[in-house]
Amino acid sequence: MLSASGDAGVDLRESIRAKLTFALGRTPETARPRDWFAATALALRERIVAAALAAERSVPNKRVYYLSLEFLIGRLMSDAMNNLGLTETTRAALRELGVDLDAVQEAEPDAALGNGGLGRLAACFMESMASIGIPAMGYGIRYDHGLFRQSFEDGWQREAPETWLAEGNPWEFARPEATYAIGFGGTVTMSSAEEGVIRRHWQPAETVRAVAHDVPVVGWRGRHVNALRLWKAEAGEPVDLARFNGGDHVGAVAARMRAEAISRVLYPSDSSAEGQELRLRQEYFFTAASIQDLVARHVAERGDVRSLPDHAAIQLNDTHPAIAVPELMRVLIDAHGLSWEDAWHVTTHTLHYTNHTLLPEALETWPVELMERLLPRHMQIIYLINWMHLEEQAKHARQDTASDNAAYLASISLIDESHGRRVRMGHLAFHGARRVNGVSALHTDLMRSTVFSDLHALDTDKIVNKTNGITFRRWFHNANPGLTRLAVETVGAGVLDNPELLRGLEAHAEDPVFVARYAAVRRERKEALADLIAERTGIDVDPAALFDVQVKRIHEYKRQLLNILETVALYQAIKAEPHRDWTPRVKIFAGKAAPSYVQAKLIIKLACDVAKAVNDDPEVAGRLKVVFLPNYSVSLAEAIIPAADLSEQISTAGLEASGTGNMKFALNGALTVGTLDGANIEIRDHVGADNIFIFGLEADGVKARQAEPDYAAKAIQASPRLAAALDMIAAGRFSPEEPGRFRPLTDDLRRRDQYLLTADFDDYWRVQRAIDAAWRDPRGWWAKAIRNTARMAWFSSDRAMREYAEEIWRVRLG
Ligand code: NBG
Repeated sequence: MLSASGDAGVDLRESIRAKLTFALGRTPETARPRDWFAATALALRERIVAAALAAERSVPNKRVYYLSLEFLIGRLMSDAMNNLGLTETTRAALRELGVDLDAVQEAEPDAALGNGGLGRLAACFMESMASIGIPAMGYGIRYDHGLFRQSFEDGWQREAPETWLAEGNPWEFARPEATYAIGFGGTVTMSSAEEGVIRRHWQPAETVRAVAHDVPVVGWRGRHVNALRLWKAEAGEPVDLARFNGGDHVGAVAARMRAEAISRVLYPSDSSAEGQELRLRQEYFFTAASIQDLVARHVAERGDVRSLPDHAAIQLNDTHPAIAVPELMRVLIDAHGLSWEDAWHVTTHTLHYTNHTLLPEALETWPVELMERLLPRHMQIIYLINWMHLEEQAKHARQDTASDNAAYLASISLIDESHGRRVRMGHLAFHGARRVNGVSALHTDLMRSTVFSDLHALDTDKIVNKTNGITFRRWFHNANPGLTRLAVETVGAGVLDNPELLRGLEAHAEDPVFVARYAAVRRERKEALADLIAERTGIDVDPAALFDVQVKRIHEYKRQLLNILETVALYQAIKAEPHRDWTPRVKIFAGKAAPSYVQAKLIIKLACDVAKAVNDDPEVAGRLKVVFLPNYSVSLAEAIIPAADLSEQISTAGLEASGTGNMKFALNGALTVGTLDGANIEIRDHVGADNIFIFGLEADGVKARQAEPDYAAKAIQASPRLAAALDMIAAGRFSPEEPGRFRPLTDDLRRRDQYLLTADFDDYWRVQRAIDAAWRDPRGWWAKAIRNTARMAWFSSDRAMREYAEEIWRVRLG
């Protein structure tokens, strides 16, 4: 172990001290943990700068640009320390200064610039690209306020603004020299034809400045550093002096407020389209700034904009940056004078698009009227792209009748005419991209056969699969140092560089000495989580019980309600036979609901009300506890996941595009209870069907069932257990002060049940009882857990990034 008495340690200690004094103006005596955090972060950042500047100066053959409206990065200190190999050095340096590293880490606010899986994936990909040496830049928005802070008031979700930037961000570098003007609204005029070419000029009515802020992303062993460039919105003029001097002090800053609103808050919408004008302004703002920035860099390095596809690959993370298609066309044609054909060639050989959901309510569309008003030049370009696209396809009338043909053209059109006129951003991204990818094998198949089937038929090479991954540095090394140490001691330190070596753990799955150590690591994490639960909720849980965990955004398709129904049924069963030998369980929930998602918020309230009734009931004491931890976040996930025995991945088959939480749990040795949905299928293929608990309808079964009349009522009739659980909730047993409170949930299940909870309930109950039995055989359980850890290497985001690099971006690793 390194100590601060080594050179590196002394250097670090002195530089932390110097940062505290000279950069922050504090003394060790008055410094708060937050100050020590800032001083330590600044000292660590210094050790990254040289590599960051080298990367910035170098001209790689090809760069990847990852455009994402969300980067859910969480805390950065443990990443930086671990990847620089400085964790123990930092701990020792701080200790000599009389400071505890853990307390300093706790003082770092989470950068919650994302909602859930989509944003966290972007963060994992950034870390992996830096680790495997892909020259890359992430582009996003520097939101003043990330995802809202969640608290519970009598079990109801309350939202408060999140304030991660309140005391500044020691990791970032402001780059005012990289500022771009972003236009909105206005008019498009045509200039007289020069040499037969008509030029168009867009005169925006309003201009906002996009100012770059770079967060360095350091890769494993500090070998490579990439930048995450986040744009802050500023007004051209900070204040209208004439109005101010005229006494209108508020009006004088109105334009500034309007401009700055763009980077004010992250939209708290997960898997649902957000139909707000401000949201479209955000999307265009960051996309346009990024395109201008990367085109300027390319021209500076290579001279000719036509060679862009050879030296840049742009990845559009979902449709949020899909406006990149007309924006790149606009820049190439209007600013660089390319012909339409040349511009289209460059665009469609540079852009790539990842689809993350097939839920109809989440597929973005924008009213044509809004686009024409906000982005008139882009709308012209979209019309022209669409006209050429439809002309081309109309040539080969492939359908039997004229009306079939019209329906076919309507289905591939970039404009949906059936719900008012709206631009389909998924179709736009699809058409403008060279490659389009799904995020798990099942999801990619469904893309081909459902939403994009007609577009897919036009070019069957375009859609490819890239199953998601997670960075093991954060989700194994940092989140579970005890298990990582055990892995290193068992299979060698090479496992830190090559997760495939985890395979070597399999040989020890039934070795009592190894099993005891593996179980001890879990036990320690469960005790820590039990302390955290007690501190945050006041509920005492027994670390010896089975920790059954469902943490993720609250959404009907993710079916937290199915889990709650099973909890209620189990509660009834325990009360009916209190003296049976029940397997002690703690059901742990966490997750946020979008503020306007009424049904999801009611599900949270139900979970909290059930928790209260169950936890207060002396008859079930010691068998069942229910906990809802508030304010789920990346750092809370890091505490929960290594402490989980069971991972709930129970979405309606066909609806969860991939999932990535499922991977984090399995890697850390939690057994999965799940449907054959998203990446669960591939997890089963890797860990083996004996080491995972699968239940429920498959995707095609779901479709078939939804077509049956009265399927929900019939399923309830066939399941007395489900009927009893529903009755208990509907009768107000968990809400005596308001007996009808949960009727919107129970009525919906009885009448409609879009997500087929009723169809899967009995099988879910069956598999849960099989899990109870498996838990009572610790040797068998631990062998399964160890095999999960041993067989998850493929789910590393390094693997995912290598696949993107080879098959989509065609970029060399550094
Ligand atoms: C989410 C999916 C998840 C998937 C992540 C990352 C959106 C729109 N999609 O299943 O719901 O794991 O993306 O790909 O947030």
